[in-house]
Amino acid sequence: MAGASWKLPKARMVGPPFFSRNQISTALHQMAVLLELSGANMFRTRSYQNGSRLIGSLSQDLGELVASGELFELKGIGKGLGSAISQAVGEGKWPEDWVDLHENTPAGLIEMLGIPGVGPKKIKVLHDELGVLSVADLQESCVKNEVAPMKGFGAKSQQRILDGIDLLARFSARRRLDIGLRYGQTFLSMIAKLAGVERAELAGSARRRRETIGDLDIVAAVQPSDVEMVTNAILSLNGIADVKGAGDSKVSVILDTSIFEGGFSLGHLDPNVLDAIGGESYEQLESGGTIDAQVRLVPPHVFPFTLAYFTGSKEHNIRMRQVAQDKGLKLNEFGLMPETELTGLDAAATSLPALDEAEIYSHLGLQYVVPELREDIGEIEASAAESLPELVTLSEIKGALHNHTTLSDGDASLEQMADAAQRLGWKWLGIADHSPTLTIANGASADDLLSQHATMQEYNSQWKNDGVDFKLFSGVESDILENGKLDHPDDVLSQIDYVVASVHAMGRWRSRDESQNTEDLLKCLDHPATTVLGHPTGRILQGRDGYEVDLHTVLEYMSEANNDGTLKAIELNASPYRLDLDWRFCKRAKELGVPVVINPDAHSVKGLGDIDYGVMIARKGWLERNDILNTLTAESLSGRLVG
Ligand code: DGT
Ligand code: CA
Ligand code: CA
Ligand code: ZN
Repeated sequence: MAGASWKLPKARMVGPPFFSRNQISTALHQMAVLLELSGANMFRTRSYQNGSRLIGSLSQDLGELVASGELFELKGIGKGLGSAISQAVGEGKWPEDWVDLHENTPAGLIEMLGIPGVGPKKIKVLHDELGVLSVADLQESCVKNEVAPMKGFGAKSQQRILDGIDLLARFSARRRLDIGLRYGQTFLSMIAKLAGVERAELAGSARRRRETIGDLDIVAAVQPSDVEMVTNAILSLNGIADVKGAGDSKVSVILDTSIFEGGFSLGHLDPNVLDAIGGESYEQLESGGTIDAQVRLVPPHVFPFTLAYFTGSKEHNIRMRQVAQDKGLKLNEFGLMPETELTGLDAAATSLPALDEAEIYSHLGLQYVVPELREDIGEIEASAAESLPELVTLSEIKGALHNHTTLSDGDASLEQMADAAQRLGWKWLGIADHSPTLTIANGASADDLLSQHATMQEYNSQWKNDGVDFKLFSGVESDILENGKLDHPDDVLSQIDYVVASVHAMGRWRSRDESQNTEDLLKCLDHPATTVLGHPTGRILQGRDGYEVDLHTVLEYMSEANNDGTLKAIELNASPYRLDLDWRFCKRAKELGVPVVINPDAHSVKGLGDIDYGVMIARKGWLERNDILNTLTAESLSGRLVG
């Protein structure tokens, strides 16, 4: 995570150049920060900072600039910095004083840099005056109210530091799926393009589409004679903040946001979500974030086995090994072979052949299991019985019901949202803006809601006349109030197409117990206008836990209503910050016959694209086309929404 990689980058094995532009820029930036921490004078600090920026944005080749001596002619590179950079790039050696400064700075001070809003200047003061040497020390000082009285801090600043420490702790272990995939797919495509790499795939939890990712795992097929070349090429890629290890079959690195050529930003967020996840500090934390990645290099004939092994899950692998054992075979990352004395790649020479993962499953008498399902929650049994689900695909999605416009807190108009949905190839779009109680999200009045409904009807007749196969559905995202009540009078609700009922008063709901919350949800579901239960637990991944609720009971209750012919659907909120309904409950909803609707909860045109994450999680939750409302035609959906 932020601040994890504060060693000086390791030199390439061959050179010059021994360091890339990116590595030199990073090292200069680190020096600037360490100098500031040590109390060096401002001019010295600034020259390193400027040098970092300058080298980072060079258009010329740094190796050539060093070789020709032209480096010294660059404005802003003085004699001292110029010699230091030349020595590093030309000889692979960092200047001694750089190494000393890195070694002599207490690790705890660097760890503190990861706290949003806390920079080197503040850390130096805290260290000098309070003797603070680690994040834990700082937290203790704040709790004891020692920080607030200090000059330049104050009570607000002390609280911000405490919040920042909390945020740092939450982000230090895992990253959300969207962030993990962004790093993973970028790094994978760089590796796949390298000479000597015959195939490469993302493995691990990212390939299985878990909602959060610990580290990235990549498997690459490389001929043994090319391994050294490929290893060196990987280590020279942009975006590597540090190398943890590089052996003859595995490269472990730490990636940072410099891997993203177009820079790193988060886009327009639902203000509720942003608030729960740390506000402005959050973007700063993600931008300064890192993720670990391990790349395994294996001979091409071994690739499918290694890919399957490192895709996991561990639980799925264990079951697979048992199936193999029952057939007198041994399954591992190198192959599927008869029991043998040999180990590792030597044993692999006796393996049954497999060109892809499907052949491994087939050798074991199993139907191919897609990565999303490999969690040992019934997929092995279903595979053996050839009854695996035919999972929904993105191309089957025809629309979604929960989206916002400028009528409440979205940043696109109704027209822009409809246009964007058509460009996605959708056949219909549901708009459900916030209801009046949610003032922070600019909840719309009944009059405004009904007038937007009328506008949608006009568009619908126009499209019908013009033969355009597209329809708008008008809903509302109604807050669930005291006793499960909805936020508009019945005569208003009965005029629109549907209601997405969701909880937003998180403080109140989180302070109550499970039975109270569950009871209120059931009451709300009793209302004839309630069609969809929105983000059913209110969790924000890495932001806050949801309120306590017995989802089994809720789903069973919804199941009864559906059996009686009343449509009560549960939302799978597709925002990568939510992914709520959890995939583990998707499978339960399916078993109970409760329809799921995947909703991007889009607050912008771009937000509609979050449907991708929703489909990933729906697949992970075993859902098929018929389990999901999004795959209905506009006509069938109209039929389901009536009555
Ligand atoms: P993560 O990184 O925590 O999000 O989760 P994974 O699933 O990516 O786990 P990771 O990175 O520790 O290992 C990648 C895969 O390698 C894992 O899903 C299954 C396989 N694997 C790792 N260690 C073991 C093990 O001890 N036994 C078995 N059977 N498989 C393992
Ligand atoms: Ca992993
Ligand atoms: Ca791993
Ligand atoms: Zn909502």
